[in-house]
Amino acid sequence: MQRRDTGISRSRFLKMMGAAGVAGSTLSVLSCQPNTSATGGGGSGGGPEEKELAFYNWSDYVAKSTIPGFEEETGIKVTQDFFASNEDLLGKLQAGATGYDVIVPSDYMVAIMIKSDVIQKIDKSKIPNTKNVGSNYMGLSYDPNNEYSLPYQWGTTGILYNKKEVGELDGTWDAMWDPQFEGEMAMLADSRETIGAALYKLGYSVNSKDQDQLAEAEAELKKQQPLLRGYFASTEVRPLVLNGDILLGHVYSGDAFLALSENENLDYVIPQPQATRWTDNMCIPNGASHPDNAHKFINYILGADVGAKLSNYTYYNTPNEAALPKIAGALKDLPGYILSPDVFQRLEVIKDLGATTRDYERIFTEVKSA
Ligand code: SPD
Repeated sequence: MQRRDTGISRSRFLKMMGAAGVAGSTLSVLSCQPNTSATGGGGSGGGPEEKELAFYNWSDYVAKSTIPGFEEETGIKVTQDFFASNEDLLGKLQAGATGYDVIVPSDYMVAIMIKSDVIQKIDKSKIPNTKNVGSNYMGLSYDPNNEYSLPYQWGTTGILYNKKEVGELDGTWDAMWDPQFEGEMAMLADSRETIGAALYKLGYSVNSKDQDQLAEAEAELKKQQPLLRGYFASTEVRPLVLNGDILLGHVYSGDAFLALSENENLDYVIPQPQATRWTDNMCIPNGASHPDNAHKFINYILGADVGAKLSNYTYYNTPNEAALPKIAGALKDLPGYILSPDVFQRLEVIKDLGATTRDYERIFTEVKSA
């Protein structure tokens, strides 16, 4: 089965794979363990590393050519596991998973991982392609000197919906609470994003630490829960909307743009008054078995061609300035792919909230089981 990295034939491929590919990824989160074998001198202490790399990533987040290209260039064999949310990733590492060499946490999760001492410093002298990263994506608040992270992809979170069926939305988060769409809506299985949507609906910040505001958001989510088909990974929401199983879905932008490119009846809205903008990052866990290979992999991803192929496949935005001229025109033309200044200024970045994180986790657990 062939698909090109222009992103155009990717959609056909995904249609053929359908939900089966998604289910496979989810199962692998539950069942796979990283390669922890120590034969051949893996780890930071000894001789040359074995020619292996364990990559723990979001599902559907590499181009078809990404991994084979690296294996061919370096002779390093890559194994992949997949997680569905930042919290799943952290949970897996905190539960003692060792051996992953490169992981892809989002902004606030990088800050949590630095604080929790689960990731190691990156040696940027081994990553000359750092020069390709745009200055807007370096020195961000969660890792101000990029000691622990380099950016992978970025995007927004909003609503993918069937405009033909429901008409044009009013552009607010209220649509996701509209009883006329009962059973035909899905929210992300992502505590910060979904509680964030409720906070935005109420006019608050995604980074609120105010207990009264959080209690209001919890009540909103409990009102919304019976109206939903469920809480899913974004890669699962995309086919549900695309195939007409549901009418509205809370998604990450790459899934929205991919769906839009396949079905002209769909639209993507970045709701008012606010929504999130996020950056996912490459980091090396403390327990990495192959830290040198991890540096080689991060450098490879930040190459201009590799970076462009990645975004042309994932439909997310690239922090790689050298890759920008190679981004497919069809992708740049999708409405909302390039953010206008007025949209950009109303987007928030999710932050580490310290001890209040526990309140978010409790709320989301209670809402899901209400
Ligand atoms: N299929 C890959 C999706 C990656 C999305 N990362 C989103 C983080 C949102 N806070």
